[in-house]
Amino acid sequence: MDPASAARSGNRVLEAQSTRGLLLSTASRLASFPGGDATFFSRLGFRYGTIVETFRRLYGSVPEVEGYLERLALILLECYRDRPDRLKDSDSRREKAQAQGRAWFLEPGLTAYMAYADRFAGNLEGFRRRLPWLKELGIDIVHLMPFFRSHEGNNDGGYAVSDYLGIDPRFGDRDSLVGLADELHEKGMFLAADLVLNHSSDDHAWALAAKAGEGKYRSYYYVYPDREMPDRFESAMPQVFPETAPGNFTFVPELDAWVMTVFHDFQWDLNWSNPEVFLEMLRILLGLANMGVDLLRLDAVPYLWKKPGTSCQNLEEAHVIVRLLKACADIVAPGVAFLAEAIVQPSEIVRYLDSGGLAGEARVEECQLAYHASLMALLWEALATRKVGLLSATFGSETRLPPGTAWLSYARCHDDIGLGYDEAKIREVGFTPGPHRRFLLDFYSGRFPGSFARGRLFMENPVTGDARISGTCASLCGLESAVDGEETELALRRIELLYGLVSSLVGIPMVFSGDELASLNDYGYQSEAEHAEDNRWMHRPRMDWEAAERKAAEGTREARIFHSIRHFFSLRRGIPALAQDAGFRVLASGSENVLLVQRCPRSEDERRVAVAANFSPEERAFPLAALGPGFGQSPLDLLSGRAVTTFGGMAILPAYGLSWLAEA
Ligand code: OTU
Repeated sequence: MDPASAARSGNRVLEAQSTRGLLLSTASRLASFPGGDATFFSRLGFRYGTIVETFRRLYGSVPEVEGYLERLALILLECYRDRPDRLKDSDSRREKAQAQGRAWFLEPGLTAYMAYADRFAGNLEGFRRRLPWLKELGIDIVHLMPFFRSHEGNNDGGYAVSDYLGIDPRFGDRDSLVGLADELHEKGMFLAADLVLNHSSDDHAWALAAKAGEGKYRSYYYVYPDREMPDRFESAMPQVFPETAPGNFTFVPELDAWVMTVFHDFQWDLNWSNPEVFLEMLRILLGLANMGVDLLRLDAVPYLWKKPGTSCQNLEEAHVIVRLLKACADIVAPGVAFLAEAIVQPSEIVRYLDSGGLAGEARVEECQLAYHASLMALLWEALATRKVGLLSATFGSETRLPPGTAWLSYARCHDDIGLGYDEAKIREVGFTPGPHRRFLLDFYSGRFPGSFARGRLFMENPVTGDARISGTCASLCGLESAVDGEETELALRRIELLYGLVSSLVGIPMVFSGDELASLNDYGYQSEAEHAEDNRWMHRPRMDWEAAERKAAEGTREARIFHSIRHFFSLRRGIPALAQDAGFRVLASGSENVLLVQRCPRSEDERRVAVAANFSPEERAFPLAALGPGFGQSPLDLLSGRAVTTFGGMAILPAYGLSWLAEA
């Protein structure tokens, strides 16, 4: 089939004659370049309507928009040509599975592990040698923190990128990344990595060229000669790092101008309203895909578009950019999925998963996965208050997702815990937002009398009273403060409760590196110049391989937590009701301490499972009748392999007890 007819046959979405004409002329021009085949041209045809429409929405006012569209198509062709055959084969398999409703990231039982390659095992090669550790834990998706070239000193944990496709020599080189990806794929595993698309480092070649006076690169960033525009922006923009990086602009002497720096002063916001920036980042995205990355984490995606007078978060154009990127990726690397790093209000998070639009037969897509930041924050709220009111009242409405997408569920990650709750819901369940917030901050920083948690406040804002929380899962759960066997036991149960819920409430469960050994806060960061002013480093421990050996010794905390998480993951794999996209229903347990959630498998032939969790340090009971018909008088607890303890029609849960109850 010739390119034009392949493109035409793929094109079922075009209505406008002009777009159709544009497609055909693009296809016939591309035909003179090597590398395109019928698969490429039919995918191009299928997505071209979306590409033209979204590109025009973003850049319609830019002169010569057609010229940009042609350059875009050529980038797609070049990256398709460069895509290794084995990845193209896997794309075809994944495309087929997805068409049958089984996208790879919806494979039941999938789990994830988030780690810094250097802190876990020195570098990428070292990481590769440690894969048996992850296999034993039952991990499928390896979610690596940034490993791209970045300046020495404080580089925000690699989130200030100096070269998007260059591996930092401290981590290895291109071969070590590709080798790792290959080995993961051979083992049936997947690789997730960052695309830090909101900002570059101030020593990226673009920033250096801008500083050297090249106008082209100056326009890659938001650069203003005086305070007029910065002040207009500041009046409505919140601050991300008020303590260490106040304000959203930095004066750069080399430019004699103000540059937008929403995060740190060395992270310059990229100006996505410039189509050149879009084309650069598109090539980078596809370059990462071609190294074998399966899941691209879109860092700080809500911030992509800026408009004075707005918060500069979650603007419609940010969504249009993601749609356009996805349509392009679906032509070159349709096996690659996007993960939204959108730590914003739940109603805004879900918008990155589905813009709700349809173009012809194809659903217009954004991301396929998103971090379930809301569930994470709700779990910590319930642990501190011991009450499940807010979690029960909020979990359902903040969890719903469009079909074909999934949550990444977690208790801890490399970032702080933000207390982003729905204020109306807080009131509804009988708390007052201000004091409730104060309590949680006091509780997790260990200031509240009797608190078991040992965390620190992150980015305390004296003006608003806002703050977030740093600390490892184990330290926040009381393992650091425990003075005797009894307190240690309660702390371990809290960790198990959180990881057990992350494994069963919804989504793909993710372990944050170190949590599988119940690692405590690492205060060493205070004496490391590049980390001292960012207390998130206290919960980014270097993997302690000596402690890791203790997981083989019975009775150690390492053995206890490692095997609990492993047990959750391996058991979950065989339970269709706990698949990431299985349905759920929050039930009334009748106890303010007991969370009850019913999971409903996609197939009616499979058993439902009720997840019951006691957030109290004392035994609690709930009526079996609350589970609804079908669970009988003494349901089996899949976690223990025994019938749940009952007394007079009540199910009994020990302190911080968790059960996965199977329908009879
Ligand atoms: C992300 O987090 C990363 O996860 C952080 O580690 C980086 O420091 C940051 O981007 C800059 O690259 O504010 O407190 O809604 O909340 O992007 C963490 C998204 C953050 C933001 C999120 C950001």
